[in-house]
Amino acid sequence: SLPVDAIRALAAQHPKPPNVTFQYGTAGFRTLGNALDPVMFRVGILAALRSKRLDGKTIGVMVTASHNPEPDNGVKLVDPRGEMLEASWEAYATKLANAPTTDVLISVLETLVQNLKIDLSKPARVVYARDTRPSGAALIASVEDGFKAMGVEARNAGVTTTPVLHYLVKAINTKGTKDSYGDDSEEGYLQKLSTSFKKLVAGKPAIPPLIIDCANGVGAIVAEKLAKHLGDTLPIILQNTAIDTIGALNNACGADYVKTSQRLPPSLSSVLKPGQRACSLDGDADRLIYYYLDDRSQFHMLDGDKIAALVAAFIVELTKSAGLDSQIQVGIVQTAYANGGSTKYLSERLPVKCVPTGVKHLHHAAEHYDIGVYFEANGHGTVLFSPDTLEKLSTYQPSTPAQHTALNHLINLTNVINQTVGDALSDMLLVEVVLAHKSYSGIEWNSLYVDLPNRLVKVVVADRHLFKTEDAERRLVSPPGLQAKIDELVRRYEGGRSFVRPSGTEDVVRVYAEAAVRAQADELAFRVAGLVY
Ligand code: NG1
Ligand code: ZN
Repeated sequence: SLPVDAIRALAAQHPKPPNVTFQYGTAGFRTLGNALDPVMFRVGILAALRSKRLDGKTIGVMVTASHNPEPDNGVKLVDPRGEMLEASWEAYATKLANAPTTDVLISVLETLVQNLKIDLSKPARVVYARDTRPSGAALIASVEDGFKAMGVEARNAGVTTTPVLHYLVKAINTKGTKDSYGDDSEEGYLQKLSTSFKKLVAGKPAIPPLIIDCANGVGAIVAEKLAKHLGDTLPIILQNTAIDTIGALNNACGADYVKTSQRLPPSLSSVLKPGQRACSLDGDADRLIYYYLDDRSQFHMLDGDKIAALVAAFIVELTKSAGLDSQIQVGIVQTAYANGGSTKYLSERLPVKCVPTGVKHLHHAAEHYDIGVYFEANGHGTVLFSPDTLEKLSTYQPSTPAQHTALNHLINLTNVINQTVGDALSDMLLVEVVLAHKSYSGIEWNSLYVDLPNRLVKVVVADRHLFKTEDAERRLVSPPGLQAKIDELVRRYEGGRSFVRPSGTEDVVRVYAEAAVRAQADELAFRVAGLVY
């Protein structure tokens, strides 16, 4: 049975204040850090139940609020294969987090145990980590109280990136099996990525230095270690590494700043030289945006869509060179936020699927391809190789030296890519591999297709839950009549496209618009926002 006394005693130290409701959304629980104490304790308990339900497999708990402002924090659970928590459990998490009293909390737990047939005698194993936010240490202590209440075998992975935590979960659960994902340590992760990267760029001309904007977050810590592993194979210049400076995290820097403002972080303006490429990570290093200045010092952004196009084209080329293109199909998954230019370019070459926002949707759709490339425009994404494809790659007999080389490249790619989740540092190595192989600078990469000018705006509304969508969030079904008005407006703009959806992570409605020219994209976005407001 449940350790009710232990839960009671510790729950008393983490009371839930009345008048707040929490929701496990697309990115787990996320709100002001100082509101999250009771949520953390309950998430600790839920992680234990999830592990017991899965026969003692290790579950991950990550405390982070990613690209959000520094005072925010959040928490999400990671399933045994390194993927996001199974969707049906999101509702249990929400229910637990909102239990008003310890009595209700215990009765919710009892119901869960019964309905989900959780065998409480099974062990509970969890690995957990946090980013660099000032609120993180105290919140971790609350999660640990949840573990303590449930007698969890808990392993503290310390301060590290979200993708490292996902890697650890998968590595721990595959340890000693034929599917071993690598050594279950941050060092194992760095070894795996850097070793395969070095093999992939061996014999290529020296790679010019790359500037990394670390968003003053945890990416700075892991990127510094990665740089040491890479040595001269990829010279790295770290910027925005002030992880101890209060207020610096994600402030006028990082992947979200660059993508949203479509600007160079001011802190890089004296560092980045024309022609040189740079990239920005977000606050937990799972998003990546590249950019460069042309010789007129004009800023050019290479976002998640451009990364998808670069990487997918390269992988298709390799499957052809290996003689595997008839057996391995490469496909792309995007969301409505993908630039129309990218969708056109990609769908002329490959199968492309559009899914609702949120990594779990992209990830699951990508699993349906032999090799699935998924990226959100904001720079979150990865490449998935199906189990069949991995098997094919390991048993295939190439018939020429050229096929042999291409096959080896494909196999090394499966190791440089963190297949559990979007990973800025792994994706960065992947991009660098392709640039090195194609002898591309940012300019050639950028010219794969031309981005349509676009604008993303937030609108604060009384109740964002009134906004309901269909067709992978590209159309509104509610409030009634609004979609027709949007359609009517869009028709008046050349190359116009616009959609409205409620955010899953902030209390706002988002409006996206693109059009053939900049001023029109801006105008369309603001006029649609006017309809919503
Ligand atoms: P919401 O707040 O639902 O738009 C944002 C991002 C998503 C995804 C999640 C999770 C945009 C427009 N939306 O979701 O792509 O990354 O956060 O972090 O970038
Ligand atoms: Zn992130």
